[in-house]
Amino acid sequence: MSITNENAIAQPVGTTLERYIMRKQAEFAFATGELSQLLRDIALAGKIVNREVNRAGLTSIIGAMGQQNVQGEAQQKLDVEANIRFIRALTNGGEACAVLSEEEDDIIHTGNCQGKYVVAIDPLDGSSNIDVNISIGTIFSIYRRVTPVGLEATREDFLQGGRKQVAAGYILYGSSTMLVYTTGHGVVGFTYENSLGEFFLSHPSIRIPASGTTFSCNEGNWFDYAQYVRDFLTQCKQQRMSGRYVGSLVADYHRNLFTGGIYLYPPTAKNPQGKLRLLYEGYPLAFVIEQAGGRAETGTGAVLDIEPTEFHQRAPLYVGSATLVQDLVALAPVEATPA
Ligand code: AMP
Ligand code: P6P
Repeated sequence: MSITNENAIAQPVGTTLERYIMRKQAEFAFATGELSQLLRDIALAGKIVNREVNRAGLTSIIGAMGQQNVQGEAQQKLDVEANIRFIRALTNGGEACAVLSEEEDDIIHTGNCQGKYVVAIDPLDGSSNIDVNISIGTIFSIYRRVTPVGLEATREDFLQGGRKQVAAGYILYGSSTMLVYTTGHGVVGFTYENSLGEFFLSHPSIRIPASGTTFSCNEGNWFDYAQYVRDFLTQCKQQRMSGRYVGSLVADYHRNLFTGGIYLYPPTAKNPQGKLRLLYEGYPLAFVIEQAGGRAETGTGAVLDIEPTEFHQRAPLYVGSATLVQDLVALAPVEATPA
């Protein structure tokens, strides 16, 4: 049988994450392999969390822990499990000197003081959806430390600002599990093959459509929204756009990344700065969307241009297709834009 026979038994399985990471590292002659290892560590933890998420219904892991996280949100058991898995993988991998997690008040020092990277992470976002089997996700952001190697990381390493990110991305635990990330040279996507325990390159270059017909927000907060946000949403409805809101950020964001659209979490009475956290939700998702040709704004400027002051600070998030985000921002009152 000719190996080029279309029905050949041994169809190529594709490019594994490992092979892709090594190819990319080779493009940087000075690279030591530390970032590559960090990406592997994140992927490994993602595989383990994927296994836990997939079998959550069969084990006693579903449900709340009866305690709250730093956000004052009920911690789900899978939240805690994911937090442990990512911190352990990053600690054992040796490349991250510290981790800032949504689930932890303060910096977690890994003991890898020789590590030159720090990682901010939301180990399992959308946790309120866990028990009802809706897609959830991990969001991560990687910085090169600014404090001396050999010492423990400090606040300074995590409060560098969104445009200092070296890499960022997310893992979506959905109908299939995907790893999507950027290192500043476009956006790439990998799909997990459970039977082989491998991520395979499925989307070599992800670009968000310039516009779209989907808007994603919790309209239950309508009467809290600023008038310009309501005006924008009214325009969307007059144009017969589709409202799609899963209530799981990574799921809504990922769909809009592929189909075009805009996700909005504006300031509300309950969350006057918006609900979403800047360091491990806003910044990483803004980095990815800008690399994919989209935009991420707060209503008073680009998300990536916000000066960070606190680990767990929140910020409004309007993210998605450039044209839709621009249409929203154009309606924002001039006084709301920075001097
Ligand atoms: P390293 O010395 O391994 O930490 O790599 C130094 C820099 O080279 C990183 O901060 C990236 O900007 C780039 N780099 C190294 N490895 C990779 C990779 N696998 N993918 C993308 N960029 C990489
Ligand atoms: P609301 C989940 O808790 C989350 O952080 C995001 O995943 C999601 O988009 C948002 O909050 C949902 O918030 O207030 O609409 O329920």
